[in-house]
Amino acid sequence: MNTRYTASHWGAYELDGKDGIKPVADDPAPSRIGRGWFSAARDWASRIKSPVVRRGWLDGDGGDKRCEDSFVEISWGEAADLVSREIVRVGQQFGNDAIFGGSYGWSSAGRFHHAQSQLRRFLNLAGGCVTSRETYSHAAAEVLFPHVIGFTNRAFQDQMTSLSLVEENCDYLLSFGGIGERTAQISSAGVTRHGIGETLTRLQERGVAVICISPQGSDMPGASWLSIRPGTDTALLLALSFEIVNAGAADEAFLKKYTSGWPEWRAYLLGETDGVPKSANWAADICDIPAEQILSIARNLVSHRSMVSMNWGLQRADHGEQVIWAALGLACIVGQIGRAGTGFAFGYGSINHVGTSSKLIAWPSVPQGRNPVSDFIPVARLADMLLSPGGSYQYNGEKRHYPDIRLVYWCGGNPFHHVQDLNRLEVAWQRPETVVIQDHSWTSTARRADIVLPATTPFERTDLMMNRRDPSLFLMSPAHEPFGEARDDFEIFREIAEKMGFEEAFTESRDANDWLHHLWARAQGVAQETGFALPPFEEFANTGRFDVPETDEGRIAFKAFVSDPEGAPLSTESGKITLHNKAIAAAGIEGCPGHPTWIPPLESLLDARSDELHLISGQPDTRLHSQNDRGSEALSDKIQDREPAYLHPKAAEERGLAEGDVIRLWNERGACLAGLRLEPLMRPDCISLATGAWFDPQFIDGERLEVHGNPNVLTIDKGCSDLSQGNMAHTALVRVEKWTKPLPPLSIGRPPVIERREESNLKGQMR
Ligand SMILES: Nc1nc2c(c(=O)[nH]1)N[C@H]1C(S)=C(S)[C@@H](COP(=O)(O)OP(=O)(O)OC[C@H]3O[C@@H](n4cnc5c(=O)[nH]c(N)nc54)[C@H](O)[C@@H]3O)O[C@H]1N2
Ligand SMILES: Nc1nc2c(c(=O)[nH]1)N[C@H]1C(S)=C(S)[C@@H](COP(=O)(O)OP(=O)(O)OC[C@H]3O[C@@H](n4cnc5c(=O)[nH]c(N)nc54)[C@H](O)[C@@H]3O)O[C@H]1N2
Ligand SMILES: [Mo]
Repeated sequence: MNTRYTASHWGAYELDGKDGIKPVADDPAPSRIGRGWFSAARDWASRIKSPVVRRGWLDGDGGDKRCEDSFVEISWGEAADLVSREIVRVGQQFGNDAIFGGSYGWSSAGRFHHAQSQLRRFLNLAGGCVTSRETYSHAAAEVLFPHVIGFTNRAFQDQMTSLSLVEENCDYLLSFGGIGERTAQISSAGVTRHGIGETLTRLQERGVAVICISPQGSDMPGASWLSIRPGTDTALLLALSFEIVNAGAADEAFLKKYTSGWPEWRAYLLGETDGVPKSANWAADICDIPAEQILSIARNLVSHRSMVSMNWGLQRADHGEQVIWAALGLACIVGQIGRAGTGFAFGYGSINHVGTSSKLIAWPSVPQGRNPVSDFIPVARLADMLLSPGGSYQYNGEKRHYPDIRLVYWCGGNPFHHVQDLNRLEVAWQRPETVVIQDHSWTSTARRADIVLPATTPFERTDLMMNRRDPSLFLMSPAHEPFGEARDDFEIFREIAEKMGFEEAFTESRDANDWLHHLWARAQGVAQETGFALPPFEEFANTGRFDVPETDEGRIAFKAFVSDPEGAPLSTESGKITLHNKAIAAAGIEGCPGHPTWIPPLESLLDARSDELHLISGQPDTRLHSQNDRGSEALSDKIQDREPAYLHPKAAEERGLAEGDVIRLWNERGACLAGLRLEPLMRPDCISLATGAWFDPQFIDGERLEVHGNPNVLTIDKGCSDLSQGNMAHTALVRVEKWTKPLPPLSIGRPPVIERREESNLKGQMR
């Protein structure tokens, strides 16, 4: 029998009848996340079995019970009816700009059954919706880069200097936030090989000096670790820049030829504009790194073939724009941009494919059509939008107004995991008249919906893994029947479209199988243009896998520009890298001056109480965000059912805490429980609690306490500046103490209360 495959954002797998899945043989280091996938998808207790509608919504309540209500089971016909009527009602009464279809979220790999694409295609045909811009991953970079380097973040990522060239040519790798196997497990749309571990080993074998600047030494095992006070990297970068200039070692020729605004930035570095020279001595106290060490890094950067690399996490912070801009500025002063393996990189290790050099192939996707509604919000401004309809805000130099949203439709994302300050979102979430959620599981978001529609997982459908950055294509085959009455997102939208009278426009008269053939035929065309042939669909379906013929030449960021700055100028205001940007400066943007600048963060250890800790809430090792939290791998990592929080043994001792304790973390925004794990590679004034434990707030002794370990009850919901409005998840202070009261059992992991109900009774109650 031929091998059958499936695929995910964390790896490609053979389906094997007995144990479910096994990683493809050519993956050198299969992801840990995969170990929890099969069990999470089959955790029947947390799967949604049938369409349901919230009891209070049927009774016409205002949405304030949207987190504790019971649900009523309905048929698919009723569900499609309800949803179609709501969309029509809201569209007619308020216009389609009262419908929010931003629906940010990772959903699952697979080209056709991509949840957000299906939703957008559907809503666009239904008259359109308000959408969201940028990502939670790197909004600050997405908005800043076009101004300062003239590339979108995506275009910059596509040309990122190959790690293979770093291995061969770089002698000094200065890494901010580390380059780690934990986050490189993942790539959006699917990944076949996990090779970052091999890369790091080869760097070590070649004797490359690798420095990891991070509050957590575990971010890059094997590197020399410099423990920085979180949120202060911009000061360090300015000091490195200053000291190189001060030593007369700046590459003035590079700065003149390839940058604009150097004189203005230089004046700031030297303290001519504000009286504060950004020296190593100045930065040492801010960053908690000795001045001699800063001086030594400055010398090493210019005396070696060096690379300044920064992960994405650093800019998910207050003034996140400054830190990437300062790193870019430092790399310009060093002057090694545009050469093999040196210069500036953003995102190595943050995700699997950054720095790999597979051919980029623009595989076809489900066409989303045109959205008749032009309004959007910056993705992280969800709660602001719901809380202040009509309110004004600044974004990228523009004054904008929030729409008045009446209907929220989310498919393939989990805002009650990903948004900062979830207690605030809980209030905002009461505002819309109707919330529709499509998911396969009873996530915290699904529990806060009015109409919940059960979707299938990739184990229950056929799809194509085609990632434009990955060299392997897979036919994803089903492993078992759909759970309960779950349907593919496509099929859910098809039936609603039928009720709304545009089924044919939505399906183009194709069923799911026809669509796979159709996408494959288009992919064959794309392959042909790229210079190779894809087999006929039937042949591909038989083998289940196709490997694109590879030509690994390695990529060099800014190569064209550096070799010919006049012939291939950047599309910035000067055609060069802007170290002082006139447009940004002139716009007078709150939190984002015209050049990289040190601005103390809203919350930081610099002005903390002595018992406060800085909270790092990065990506979990055992799952993808909140996905697979009910799977065996995530569950086996928990401590007394709580998400583990990592603390230095000394900090634990000072607070009378021991490994395995349940602790309470709190600040003015909220409180949560977690399980304590001791970690000597943590800064003693930091605590690390990964994102994604399913949000489980309960009232305990009059306090609203998240009992599972979701850090987003503690984080700040504010844009990192008025430029990008990106999230600042990594900027927060907390306090911790031992939890001595009885341990509250979790309420997630099983369905909410669901009444069975007769079809006939329901009809009269519809709005
Ligand atoms: N504090 C803090 N917060 C953060 C971050 C941080 O670093 N710190 N990181 C942020 C970042 S970078 C990101 S990208 C976000 C991630 O936030 P999300 O993308 O919202 O997180 P996921 O858990 O991946 O949510 C995907 C949802 O899709 C559902 N799903 C999966 N497959 C399907 C399908 O086929 N159909 C449907 N209908 N649903 C499906 C899953 O069950 C899950 O509920 O979180 C952000 N939040
Ligand atoms: N296993 C797993 N991998 C993932 C994901 C997942 O959910 N699980 N999600 C994927 C997604 S959507 C994204 S966007 C990427 C995100 O990838 P990253 O943004 O790179 O990941 P993070 O875990 O947020 O941050 C990485 C490290 O930055 C360090 N850091 C935090 N604050 C500071 C600071 O102020 N200064 C310095 N120098 N370091 C700091 C922390 O120690 C943290 O471990 O990860 C992807 N990979
Ligand atoms: Mo992300």
